[in-house]
Amino acid sequence: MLPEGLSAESLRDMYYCMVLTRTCDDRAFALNRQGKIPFAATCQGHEGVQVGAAYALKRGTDWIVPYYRDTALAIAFGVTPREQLMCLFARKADVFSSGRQFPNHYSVPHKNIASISSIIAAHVTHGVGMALAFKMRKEPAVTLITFGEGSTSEGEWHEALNFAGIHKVPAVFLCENNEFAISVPQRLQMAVENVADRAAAYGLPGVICEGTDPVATYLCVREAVERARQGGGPTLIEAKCYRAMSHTSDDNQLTYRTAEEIEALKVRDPIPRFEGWLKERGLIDDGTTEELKKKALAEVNEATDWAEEQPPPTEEDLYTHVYASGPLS
Ligand SMILES: Cc1ncc(C[n+]2csc(CCOP(=O)(O)OP(=O)(O)O)c2C)c(N)n1
Repeated sequence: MLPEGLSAESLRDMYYCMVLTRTCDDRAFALNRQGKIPFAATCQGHEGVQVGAAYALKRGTDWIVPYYRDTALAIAFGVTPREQLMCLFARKADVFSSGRQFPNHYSVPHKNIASISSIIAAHVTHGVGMALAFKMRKEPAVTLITFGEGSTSEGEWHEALNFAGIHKVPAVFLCENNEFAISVPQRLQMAVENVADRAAAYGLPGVICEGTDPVATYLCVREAVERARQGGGPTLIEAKCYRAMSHTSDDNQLTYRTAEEIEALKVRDPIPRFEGWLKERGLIDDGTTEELKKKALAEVNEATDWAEEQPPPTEEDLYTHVYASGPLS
């Protein structure tokens, strides 16, 4: 039996989305090592939680307020490999910021993707404000706000959840817990065992799910989205996942965890695990997975060549996207 709300086709689409993200991620790190792009932030190990969450939302109605590690979430929400690569190459036609933002700092209002803040947890208050606006305007939208477990040590995170709990805003807080905030392990970030335990302080349900499993995350986020849409208020979800690589291309994880620890994480890789889940249910076969991997590579190759050829921003672009161009509705 298929999970409620997911057809065989959408499950295969979810798989493709995860593979496409992994291919983009590998490409970003290769380009960084070639000196072609300045920076890359990995999503590897987070693909399951992000794709599962995206499929639990209503595209065109709901909004995501993501953070820098959310490549799979952004791709599942409509960001294309060309847009992703163009942002990494910092080209003029970059839809996020005309090539003048930090890489992976999405901002695509027409796809309901809010602007990302580099200041960790700052966007959580923004997302709550958006959700409050939806509630006041009686719009049916729900806001999904994502962050890592380290971000939950920030004052703004607590202020945002407190306010959201009081005003029962239609938001879902999704913590992608990969157990590290750059080099700082979770036990040095908080005295509680689970991020979800923090929800009780704000009158919210706190739920834990297996974040390497897109279907488990989908079901968990779907329930929270329904609750929020019906006026039941926000939920804090903690998706347990892991970070397969260094924090970013500027970090070296071997300075704070061993090669053996990193190797051991591979058994949790969301892609082969989901592939096995689909195969067990006869929803995909070896031929199709190979075909989809080839398709993803061709798409990313085309996007890389295309993005690299685009011109960089010019002096005239300096003020584009800095000030609002018209009255704010
Ligand atoms: C307010 C603030 N403090 C510190 C930083 C530097 N910084 C960037 S990412 C990061 C770690 C965040 O960890 P977490 O929230 O767990 O997310 P992860 O990167 O692990 O996915 C830190 C400390 C920052 N950007 N903003």
